[in-house]
Amino acid sequence: MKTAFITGASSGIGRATAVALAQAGYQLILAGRRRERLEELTRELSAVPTHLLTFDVRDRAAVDAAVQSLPAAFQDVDVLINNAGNAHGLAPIQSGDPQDWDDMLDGNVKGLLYVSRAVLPAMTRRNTGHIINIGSIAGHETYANGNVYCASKAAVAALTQGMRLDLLPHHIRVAEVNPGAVETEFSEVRFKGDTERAASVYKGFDPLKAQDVAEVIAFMVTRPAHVNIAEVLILPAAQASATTIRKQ
Ligand code: NDP
Ligand code: 8X3
Repeated sequence: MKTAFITGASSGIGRATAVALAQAGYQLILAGRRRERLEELTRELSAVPTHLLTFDVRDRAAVDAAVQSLPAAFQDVDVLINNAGNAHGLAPIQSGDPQDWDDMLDGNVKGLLYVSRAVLPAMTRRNTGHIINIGSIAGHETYANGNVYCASKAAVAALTQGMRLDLLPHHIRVAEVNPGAVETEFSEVRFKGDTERAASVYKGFDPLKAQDVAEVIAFMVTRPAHVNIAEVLILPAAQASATTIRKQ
């Protein structure tokens, strides 16, 4: 049985990806900070073996300790889904909150690096592996007030290319999935629990569901070994650019 390691499995795209990869027959390492969410997911996925890891991706020592703690049956990671991340705030650069900047750069960029660095020896040692980094349309198109979030996702795009180059000799496939608007807890986090403002982001059109993105990820990781779908942009049909959305 192949092993997939999913960060941010407690919610949204990560959670839906866990469901999709369980259906595809993977055993799962499910990571996030909210353990009770992960335990609830494990109960839902009782048909496949799961192992839970609770850590903050911004804490390098915690990331290393969590990966080191994996039981033998889960150590040979075949697929890594670097999904954990969020936006924090939506403000002009001149009035942005530096704490929000730290949260985004530490989580979306350094967290992805820490997890990858900790997991990669299991792949390079075996000369096999598949890494999917969750970027965003925001990493390819900067929008007003998105500044640091967009920069963090542009970094994910650059790191995906860098990883693909460096890991080529090790037969490790590296890819990036860039969603547009997906209705998850993303906007609730961005707007710090303001559920009304968060809901307004998805009003008047049909946003993507987490499952839509998860199905693409499952397709990518189940391609034959000679195929790497290196980059995917997935948008709601009503979205044409980061900020151009057809509303009813
Ligand atoms: P959610 O808020 O629903 O999920 C975010 C997940 O990331 C949660 O499971 C959360 O787990 C985890 N996470 C966040 N910060 C940390 C941290 N510091 N340490 C460990 N885990 C963390 O949002 P989405 O599912 O939408 O987001 C998933 C990814 O998709 C993100 O990288 C996001 O940037 C990207 N994305 C989202 C889009 C959207 O419109 N929703 C569009 C494009 C990209 P916990 O809180 O339990 O730690
Ligand atoms: C999330 C999508 O457009 O809100 O990455 O930045 S967007």
